[in-house]
Amino acid sequence: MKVGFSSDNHLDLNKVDWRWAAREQANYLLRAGVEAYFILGDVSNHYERTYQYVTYLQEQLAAQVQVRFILGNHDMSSDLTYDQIESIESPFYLHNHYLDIVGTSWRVIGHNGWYDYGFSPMMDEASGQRFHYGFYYDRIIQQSMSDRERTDIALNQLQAQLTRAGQAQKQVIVVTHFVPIKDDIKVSSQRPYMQLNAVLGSPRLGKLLAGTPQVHHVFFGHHHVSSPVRQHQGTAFYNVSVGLKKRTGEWLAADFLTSWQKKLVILPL
Ligand SMILES: [Mn+2]
Repeated sequence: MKVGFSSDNHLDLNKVDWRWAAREQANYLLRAGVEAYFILGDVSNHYERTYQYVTYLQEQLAAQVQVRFILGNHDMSSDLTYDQIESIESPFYLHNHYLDIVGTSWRVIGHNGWYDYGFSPMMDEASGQRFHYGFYYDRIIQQSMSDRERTDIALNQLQAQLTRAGQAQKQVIVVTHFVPIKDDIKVSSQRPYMQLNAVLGSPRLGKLLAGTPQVHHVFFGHHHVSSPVRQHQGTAFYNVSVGLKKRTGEWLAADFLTSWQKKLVILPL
């Protein structure tokens, strides 16, 4: 059994036709023998387009590959409120849900995640909020709580999922959009780095996942960097973001499909 993971395809920003991308990716996944494919957010800047792409990809793959997705801040930003993000009803949406891999003891738990400015420890809460709501791409998303409170909710939801997985004696893979570990973040007190680091994710998430023995693999995106697999307390962390063509060094090849293939991780279970 093989499962695949990818994030941050940004099909619209990369000017890639989404139907073409889905057909090419479907062919590749079928040839590679992947039986479940996980999309970790930032497919596009519009939820409806992201959902169209996911359902079209699943159509191409028919019953041979199960497709699941979670949302990144780009997918969320034009169309959805926090409450809507939490309550999307779709068999493909893995946020705060899980997929048990048939014939194995593996469970894949999905959670969009969020950020709490924890990767910029020198920045105070008020400055973080000013940056998020004043300038950051996802400032438009309506939420009734602070970013720290939103992250608290995310961690509580994940803790509950991990407890259930433990009770069911599952080995766990977690997929999330935002960054859980600081290994590839250059901590800085200079703007704009300090501000951008603040909205990358939460070190509290990494601590929770690394400290939970049944979690063996964690996949994430959001931070468009290429880095080796990072090990923490026996848990492997993978950044599978494809990133943006227009920014130097993000794509690993001249074309989208090769860049996607190079960042795609296929895990044999
Ligand atoms: Mn992204």
